[in-house]
Amino acid sequence: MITRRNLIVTGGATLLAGCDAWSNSPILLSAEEANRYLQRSVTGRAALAREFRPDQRSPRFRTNGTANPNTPEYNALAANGFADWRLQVGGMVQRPLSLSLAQLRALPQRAQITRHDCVEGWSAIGKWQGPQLEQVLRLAGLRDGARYIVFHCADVFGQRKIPYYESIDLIDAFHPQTILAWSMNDTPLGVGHGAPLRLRVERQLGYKHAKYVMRIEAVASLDGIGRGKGGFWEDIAGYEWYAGI
Ligand SMILES: Nc1nc2c(c(=O)[nH]1)N[C@H]1C(S)=C(S)[C@@H](COP(=O)(O)O)O[C@H]1N2
Ligand SMILES: [Mo]
Repeated sequence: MITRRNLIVTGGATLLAGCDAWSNSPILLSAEEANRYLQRSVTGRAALAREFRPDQRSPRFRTNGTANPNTPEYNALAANGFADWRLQVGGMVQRPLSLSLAQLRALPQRAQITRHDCVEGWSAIGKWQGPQLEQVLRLAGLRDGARYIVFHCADVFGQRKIPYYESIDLIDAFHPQTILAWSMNDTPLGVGHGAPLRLRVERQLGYKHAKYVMRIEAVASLDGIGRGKGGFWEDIAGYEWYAGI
């Protein structure tokens, strides 16, 4: 049996040297965390991100990137409490969907208290709830050849005013902790944190967690998305597409 201890003592150095997850990981805070990264790299991508107790939640969870899309379309939806908002699910699916918030809330829910790690060097712990992305993808039915799930957002970001977008592969899409969150800390998601719906993809860094998700698209390749690197920051600033933690 491989224990953590003999891994660290006997195999740790070799494993770390060849480990992508390690080089992509944010600043490590403690030896315990270092061990956790090592364990995850050994147990693979199906491993769960750590979940926390309610009392471990951060008193303050900052917002980052867009704090309000503030477009006429978004403002109209927000003014109406997102009653007219629909999540579009399309691309390489058998049954394109248009789902209201009520329909998303009626699906089986998952709640989880996890730590968000932003590449800029801050973290915060919060509780998120919503249906697993898997539930929605099963309703739509992926067609053969679908390889990635793309999230198209309501906010137009940066100087060039490009709508924010992100993408993940099917391993992350079907990971049990990958949810479409409409609730944060037991309250409907606020505008700052991505109302009415955001992605939580807990094994990835912060910029992968698309806020203000309007449309989900299944694709065979990322070539036709933005400039082809799979995400807003990947295309404009060279961030890694795979930002696994
Ligand atoms: N649509 C959209 N999603 C986004 C961003 C954004 O600017 N627009 N910023 C990303 C980044 S860099 C981080 S760290 C998190 C921040 O989420 P928060 O505002 O809830 O803290 O959202 C991510 N998702
Ligand atoms: Mo971030």
